[in-house]
Amino acid sequence: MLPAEGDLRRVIGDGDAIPDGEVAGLAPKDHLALYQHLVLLRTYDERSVVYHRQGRIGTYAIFWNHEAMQAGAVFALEDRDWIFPAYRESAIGLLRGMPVSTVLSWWRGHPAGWWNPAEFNVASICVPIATQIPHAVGFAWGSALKGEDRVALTLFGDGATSEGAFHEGATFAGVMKAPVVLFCNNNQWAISTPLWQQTAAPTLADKAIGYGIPGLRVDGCDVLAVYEATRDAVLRARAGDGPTFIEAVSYRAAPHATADDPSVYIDADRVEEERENECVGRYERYLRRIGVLDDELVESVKADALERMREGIAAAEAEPPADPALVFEHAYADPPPSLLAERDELMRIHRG
Ligand SMILES: Cc1ncc(C[n+]2csc(CCOP(=O)(O)OP(=O)(O)O)c2C)c(N)n1
Ligand SMILES: [Mg+2]
Repeated sequence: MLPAEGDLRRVIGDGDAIPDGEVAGLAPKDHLALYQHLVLLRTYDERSVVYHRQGRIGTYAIFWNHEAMQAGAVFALEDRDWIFPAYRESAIGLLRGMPVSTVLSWWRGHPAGWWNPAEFNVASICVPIATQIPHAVGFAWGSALKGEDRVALTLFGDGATSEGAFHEGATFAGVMKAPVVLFCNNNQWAISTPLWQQTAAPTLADKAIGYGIPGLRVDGCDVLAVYEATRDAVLRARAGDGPTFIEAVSYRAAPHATADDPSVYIDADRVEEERENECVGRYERYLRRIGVLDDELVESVKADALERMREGIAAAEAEPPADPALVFEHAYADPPPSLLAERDELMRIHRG
């Protein structure tokens, strides 16, 4: 562990004045696997923005420079542990073997994008802010009651910590000592609302104190610091010591989503700074310094990820068109007449 800015945990140095730290227990093959995960997520994200511009997927929530938080946290889990993501972590299932086409289909609004959570131990993506937190806590508590050895990881944003669902989830987690990791990706923006307008708390980790939960802060662009912090939290949870709140600090370096124009509110210089020090390149340079990566390996990892994306979009586009009537199903056992009328109207238009 290195001394870092304030109380932020950091492992990766800058190859210059700040020396590299090291995480015990990671072999070269683990480092390479973690790098592959980062590159897969980065490639997914960058291609998705292109696919959006080409009209091949719908509005898309960009996670450029969030990859270290997602891959680092998931790397600390066992496959039997569950992940409860938000829209920002839409592609996190890829790290559990979910097909690329499934995630792309989700963004295409196609039912092939619905997966069985029990197949990958990845819950459905929650778009209503913070709603995945009580799901994760309830799941973790239930698992513990059943005597299972499973931890739940839930990821959410800085803005989510202002929601009632966060309060309810964190309260329950603390009281029930649920084996859950509350992972907050603090990218310092909730669409156009900056962190300082979001909360008067000095840090988000401070909020954990009120729930009787340990809170810690890591550099969210340092994949090794994220991994190590999450591994500690997972060990605590497995030992029956309950939840941990992790605040991973970054800065949103891309628009909130493809429908957003941040130029009207964001600090362009700060974004530029973040983009230069983005998390995948930071880890890549670290791995070169410790002799795990070279040009050839970098090229082949990137080419593999790109190939998976090409296959994924082809498979998603090869799906037969969905039945629009599905929009009206699975909510009511006995749909109200007004809804049935709307469905019939939609189908009349659809059939032309
Ligand atoms: C309950 C609810 N209220 C409002 C919204 C609209 N909304 C979508 S994203 C967002 C900002 C969330 O910010 P944060 O929690 O920091 O996550 P980030 O998008 O930065 O990952 C809001 C308010 C929503 N999806 N759900
Ligand atoms: Mg945010």
